[in-house]
Amino acid sequence: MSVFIKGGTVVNADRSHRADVVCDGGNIVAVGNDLDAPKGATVIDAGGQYVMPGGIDPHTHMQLPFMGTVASEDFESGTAAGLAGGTTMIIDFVIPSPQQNILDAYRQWREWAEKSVADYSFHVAITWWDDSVYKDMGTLVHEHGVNSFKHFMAYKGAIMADDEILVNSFSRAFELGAIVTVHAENGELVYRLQKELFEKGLTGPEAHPLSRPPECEGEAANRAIRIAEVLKVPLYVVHNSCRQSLEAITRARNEGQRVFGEVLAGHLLIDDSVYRHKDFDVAAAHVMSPPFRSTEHQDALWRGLQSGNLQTTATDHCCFCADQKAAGKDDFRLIPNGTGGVENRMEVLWHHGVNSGKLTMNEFVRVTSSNAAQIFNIYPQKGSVSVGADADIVVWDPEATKTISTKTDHQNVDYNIFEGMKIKGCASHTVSRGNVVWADGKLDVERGAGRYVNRPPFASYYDALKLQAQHAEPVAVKR
Ligand code: URQ
Ligand code: ZN
Ligand code: ZN
Repeated sequence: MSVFIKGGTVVNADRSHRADVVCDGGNIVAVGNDLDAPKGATVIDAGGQYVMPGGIDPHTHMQLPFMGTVASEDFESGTAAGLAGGTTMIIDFVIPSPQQNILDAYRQWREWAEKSVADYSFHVAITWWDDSVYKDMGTLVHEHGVNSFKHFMAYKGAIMADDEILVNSFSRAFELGAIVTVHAENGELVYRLQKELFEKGLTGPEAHPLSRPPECEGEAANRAIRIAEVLKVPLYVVHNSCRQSLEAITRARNEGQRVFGEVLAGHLLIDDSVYRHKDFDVAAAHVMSPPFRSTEHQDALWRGLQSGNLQTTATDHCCFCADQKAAGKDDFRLIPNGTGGVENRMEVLWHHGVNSGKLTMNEFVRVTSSNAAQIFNIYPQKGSVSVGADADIVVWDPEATKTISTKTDHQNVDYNIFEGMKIKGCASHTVSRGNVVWADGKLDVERGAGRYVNRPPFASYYDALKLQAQHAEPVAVKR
């Protein structure tokens, strides 16, 4: 199938320019002025619209088995919902149970993801340690295109990685040329605060944010940063929700350490008043970790994006319906943690970021696509409208308006955290690997059309580090 996108303005991370785009055989084959449409091509009139790299959501959990249930969104429905919002690739997570062989877990998630309708890749979580984990991390890097390993510093008694696991895994990742990522909350502190609050009789969702204050996040972010600093491994901190973790990242980056930060669309736009909603279902629908914070933190996070101290946006799309959240009706600690958003990330960021002047269109492309592609080493295959790149493209209509609602979205969950939000600017067309999959408000997707995206290890970081180490050697003084 060939696609001819005519009359639009191409917006990449580095520049915007009027150009037509030709896609053929799944790739972009021409970008330029006054091009001719290939014979039989599907033509998209992009006049007055922006032609941008398809969004990359570097943090999702489709059909995740978690807290005694399974997330309601699976890889087919979740990637379809992403396409409807302009996201053409997700990076999801393989999360082995402690003591589960990590290659077995990887194969399980690969099987689940076969039905995806858009491209996907996996971070692999290290939730336990022994020599087999050391060896299997190497197999994942050398044979399966994994270049990022996740560590949950929260969730004590489940998947929490203690310092011993962090140190072992970070060291191994350095040897392999991989990057490490963390969910940064001090799991011991959270566990203690949860217990104290519950025993005081605070059993509802209003206790959730009180049990995970920003200080718990700031401590863990700083600890992960310092461990990565000593072990010289690049670090990516997922879902920064507060000023404290952003300050830790900013300090490290100012000192030249390779630390990257992610922020969720939800943490930029939703505050902690949701947990005090009188309706349990509404409050519980917002239970995710780290929790939504007070507005001072949102202001800090927006500044983090604008300053470049936060590089990517994501959703942490991990959906649980009301009947699943009800597990915590009498004990907030049992409410499955997770919220959705994969369909709305780009439009809410455009409306609140670009329309408000906080972000330029090019910065929008950086934080929704190109930076994630570069950090996870798949640029410019992904994250760029340029010849040779995958034909993953979103045609963006800046004049289109909509009111976000679970009644009209495509996500398989019964609550949308952006419910009722009016936005201006959204995807009119989405092209995935050269196929028009979203047009005129309709999805046209094929089960299993999504491809697994290999992500090679980072030679560049490690070459730079080796050079740095060579130059750091004390010069032998000739006697
Ligand atoms: O912690 C995560 O990222 C997963 C388990 C999704 N849930 C959440 O509350 N963030
Ligand atoms: Zn997390
Ligand atoms: Zn997550």
